[in-house]
Amino acid sequence: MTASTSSISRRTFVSALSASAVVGAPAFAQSGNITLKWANNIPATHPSTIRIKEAADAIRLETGGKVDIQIFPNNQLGGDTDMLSQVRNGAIDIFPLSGLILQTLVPLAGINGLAFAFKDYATVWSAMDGDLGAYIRAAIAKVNLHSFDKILDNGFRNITTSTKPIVTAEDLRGFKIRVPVSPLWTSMFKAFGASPTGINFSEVYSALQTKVVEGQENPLAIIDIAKLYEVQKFCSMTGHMWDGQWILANGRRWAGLPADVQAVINKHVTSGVLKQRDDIRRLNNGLEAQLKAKGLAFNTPEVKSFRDALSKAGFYAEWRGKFGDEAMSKLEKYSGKLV
Ligand code: X2X
Repeated sequence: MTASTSSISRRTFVSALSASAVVGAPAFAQSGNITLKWANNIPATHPSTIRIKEAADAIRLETGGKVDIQIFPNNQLGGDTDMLSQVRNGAIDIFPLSGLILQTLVPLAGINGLAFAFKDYATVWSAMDGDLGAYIRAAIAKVNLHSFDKILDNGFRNITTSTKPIVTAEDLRGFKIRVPVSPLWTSMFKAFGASPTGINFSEVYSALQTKVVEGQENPLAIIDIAKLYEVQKFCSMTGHMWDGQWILANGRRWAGLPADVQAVINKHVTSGVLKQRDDIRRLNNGLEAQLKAKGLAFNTPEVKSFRDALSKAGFYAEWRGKFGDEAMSKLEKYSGKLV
């Protein structure tokens, strides 16, 4: 062993010590207790809640109990529209929300929902963790919401109905469908000739049960975990769009947190999101068989009639005009030309 080797290892040891002083328990002794309210629209048994609960536990542990993130799942604090107001006014600190619903406030945030934009998950993650996601997050920051780096997966969405299978776009003509409260969602189903109603997720099960609407669309994980199969008979694997939830924090609240607290929250939330993405991908790949056993009848339609119907109705042209060329070029770098 040479002297230089041992001095390198001593230096490494010293810098490891000071790194732990930055993110480890001792530094948190300086701050008082911090309690943050995290609310979502997703059942407690869904990976979006489970993985964030784990992250909150890890944060509590690493901060010696100083940072306590309390989770309120399943619309306990209100429906999406209401929770969006609450995260803006500070009644809720952190709230994951579909970019398409956030679109009511940040028009650009709906862009990843343009129908059939993403052919697979590899493309989704390179876009959303890459230039497109960064561009959307910059727009979100302008309305005083902080969005965490990584978006939660919700999944590719499929259409369920209580009345008939959807085989071609023609089957959507006049069809009464629930969509989330979002301009892009409403416009898409209008372009199919359907009759969409914007309803918060908190009301979806009962809207289907009482037949206010005949159907809805969601990824398989949601259809299963929210038990929508109890009130639906058919599932058409349209995969018509990919949807995820941006994790939004009240801008003032986030900016007011000490840097070491932000760093420890970021670290555990990011690792929770990566696990959540893995869970959802596996669920959405494996759930078809389980949902069949629970009574849902599946069909896998040809995508072509749906894409053609949207093109013909001018859906892509309309949204190209609304999002603008710069935003569309960020998306089309990943999706290819959408016409
Ligand atoms: O409201 C929905 O359908 C849901 C649960 O998928 C979203 O959060 C967009």
